[in-house]
Amino acid sequence: MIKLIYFDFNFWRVDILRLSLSYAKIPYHYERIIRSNWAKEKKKFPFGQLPVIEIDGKMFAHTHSLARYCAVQSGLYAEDKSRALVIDQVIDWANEITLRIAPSIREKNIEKSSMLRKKFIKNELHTWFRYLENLFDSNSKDKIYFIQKFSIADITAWRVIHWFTSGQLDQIPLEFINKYPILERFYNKISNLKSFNQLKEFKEIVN
Ligand SMILES: N[C@@H](CCC(=O)N[C@@H](CS)C(=O)NCC(=O)O)C(=O)O
Repeated sequence: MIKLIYFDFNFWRVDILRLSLSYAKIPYHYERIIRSNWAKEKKKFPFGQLPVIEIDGKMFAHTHSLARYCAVQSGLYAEDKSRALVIDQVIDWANEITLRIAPSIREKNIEKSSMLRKKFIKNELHTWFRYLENLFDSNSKDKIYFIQKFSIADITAWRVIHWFTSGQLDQIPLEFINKYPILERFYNKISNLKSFNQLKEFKEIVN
């Protein structure tokens, strides 16, 4: 059985993996590592980071690689090469925006963290949401999915938009998404998709 390994909190990097597997009813085991044990656990993992997937006792890492693996297993990737490229760009977008907001999350000093967040909002947030909206708009034919059918691209974009609109991120008002009406519609449609929103992982993430 596939084993997913991540920390003891929900985050898009692992959530897109478990949502994909669960969507296709592929069983998996989920091992959550307690954050405070990380210093001694870190060296066990191939790149010293999580998420990691273990298959037949062998470990694999890096979100994009793992997402593609889970999506292929789950029928949520694309055979067509240019559609696959659209999917890959959404996963890379998620990585890029995460790397840009990360310094303001990691900073322990409250004033410095608040300054970094302001900088992120001013210089990066809108630019990167506009990029995603353009990517969706220029590729989605039906204005429901990124590529003509439900895929890991939709799961990833939905999960990251959920993160940014869930009120967990200081200074980012929930309504900022109103500036991106196409993305907002996309997000609502995916949230209302029965085959997706009935998954136990979906319910756990939104509650
Ligand atoms: N390149 C990795 C980055 C993963 C990453 O940054 N993971 C963070 C948690 S979200 C982590 O493991 N942090 C602990 C550390 O780097 O020691 C990927 O694509 O998955």
